[in-house]
Amino acid sequence: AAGTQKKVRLIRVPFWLGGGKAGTDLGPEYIVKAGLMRKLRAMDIEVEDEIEVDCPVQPLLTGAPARIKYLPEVLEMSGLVGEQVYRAAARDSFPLILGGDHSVAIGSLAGLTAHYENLGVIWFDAHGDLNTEETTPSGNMHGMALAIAIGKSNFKLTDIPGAGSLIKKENIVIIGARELDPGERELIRSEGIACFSMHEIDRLGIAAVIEKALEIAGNGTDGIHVSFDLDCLDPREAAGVGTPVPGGLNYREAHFALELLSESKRVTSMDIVEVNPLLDYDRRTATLAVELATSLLGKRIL
Ligand code: 4U7
Ligand code: MN
Ligand code: MN
Ligand code: MN
Repeated sequence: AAGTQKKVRLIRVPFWLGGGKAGTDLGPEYIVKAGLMRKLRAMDIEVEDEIEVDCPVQPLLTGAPARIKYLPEVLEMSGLVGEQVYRAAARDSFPLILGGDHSVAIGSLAGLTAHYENLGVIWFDAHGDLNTEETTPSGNMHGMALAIAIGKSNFKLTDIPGAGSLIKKENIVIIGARELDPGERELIRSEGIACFSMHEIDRLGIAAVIEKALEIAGNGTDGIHVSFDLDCLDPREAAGVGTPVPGGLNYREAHFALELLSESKRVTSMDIVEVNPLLDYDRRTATLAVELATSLLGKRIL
């Protein structure tokens, strides 16, 4: 059930191997310490026992490094996250997944597709996360999460034990993009994936973009997942992310977007990912993440 959330289940995923930069494993604790529980409870939301997923850690180096980094670890983490997310969704609790790098969304989507027949996905990000094994410049799986979700890579969402179906490309929307690799741009064009880059946001305004996003992600779907990469914001607002890109959403645009999504009463789950305390020079990114979560979960100014 979507709508004004009364019950939230917090799923902490201290994982960094999908991003290749240590620090995002400390994200969940950092966000919780910034007062997430207190703020949600002040909104009359029941926060169910928070769950920490027992993530694989960096393995001892054996042999030559693989081109796609830490695939076995991402697979293991995704299965564990999927189980918890499925369990929360099945008992009508709103799954709020705290990453971790953006590969944790592979786990969220694995669990959600087991519960929802047809899931829409709204992906806030400076990046496309649409690289495949062939196009990835880095080998980091957080840059492949959406391609995995729609089945465009060799490794697919449905390879995760317990996952339901792939996400339909017709029901995904990227918002805030401003750094796409050539292969990602090609995939967006050839597959006709909805991508509202910063250019479209400047042109249309964030309100119109959210309206269109809801049409796309809500068309024939029984749930909408919001995957929120903090790097969609301008680095001046959110310094503590692994791959900052200038020219992102400002503070009010980000909040307004999530407030509008909340008002729609269609959103059924959320990831908050890529918060890296070790890079958070001005110590504002965790507080921002907490505030953004409350906006999506129904906090109103008036
Ligand atoms: B994030 C990148 F090459 N595209 O694939 C890649 F620019 O989850 C970055 O959005 C991916 O933060 C960023 O490695 C992944 C790179
Ligand atoms: Mn349900
Ligand atoms: Mn991302
Ligand atoms: Mn990103």
